[in-house]
Amino acid sequence: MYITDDGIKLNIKLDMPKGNPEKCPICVLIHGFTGHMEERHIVAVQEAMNEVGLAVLRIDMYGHGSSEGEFRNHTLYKWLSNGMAAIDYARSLDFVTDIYLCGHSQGGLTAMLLAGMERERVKALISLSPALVILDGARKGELLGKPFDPDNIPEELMSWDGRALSGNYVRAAQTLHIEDAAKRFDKPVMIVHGDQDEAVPVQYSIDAKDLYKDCRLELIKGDTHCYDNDLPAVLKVVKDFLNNNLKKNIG
Ligand code: FER
Repeated sequence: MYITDDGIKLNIKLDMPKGNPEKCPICVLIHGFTGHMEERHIVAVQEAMNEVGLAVLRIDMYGHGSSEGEFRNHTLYKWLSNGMAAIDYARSLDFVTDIYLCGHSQGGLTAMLLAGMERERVKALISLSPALVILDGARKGELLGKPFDPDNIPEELMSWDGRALSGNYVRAAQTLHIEDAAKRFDKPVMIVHGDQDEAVPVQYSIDAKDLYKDCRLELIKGDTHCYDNDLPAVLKVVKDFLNNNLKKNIG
């Protein structure tokens, strides 16, 4: 299935909860940098959400997975635009009650920024290992483990997998501020982060908690960026957070 965002085809997949209820909430779920919707940790989160009664809309973002767009040309602006298109699509579905947002790493960062933009449409936010280091690194001049001059942005950066990334990625990231986005979103938030994350230091999430009015922080002991060691612990807190929120709706 595809949606389009300004003519760019984006691959989406909708998974309904058990029992195919007539009405239910939906969560838009966003993968990370170089990732896609079929990654083990993304599918596991989708299945956990289905288990507690949410439909899940997974999306391959611009330049990733089976979506159109060149990896080289992706920026957080494009991902934010994709996220708005996904939320518009979710709103158009007859069965949808509330909309939740969740993302991993660069997708988690996108979800945080998007929640600030879509604050009246989004019920709650789950950010998994959010890559807040991208905004900080773009301004300080260190991304993908390599230094550069932030006042003289290079033509391109080299990604971990050897693919080039346009300097426009840095230009976009330099202008985005998590503090603004967090201030604009006063609904429930949960940040989940492995305390042995090798790609995004856990301290970013510890600091981000205090930017939100209502934020639960779950540090997963001994776990990595993609939860290689204790994915069940992540799924447990995700289900618990959603169950608490769903209960609040009834009570
Ligand atoms: C970086 C650190 C982390 C970076 C990107 C990430 C572009 C994103 C990781 C992910 O989404 O999994 O320096 O630079």
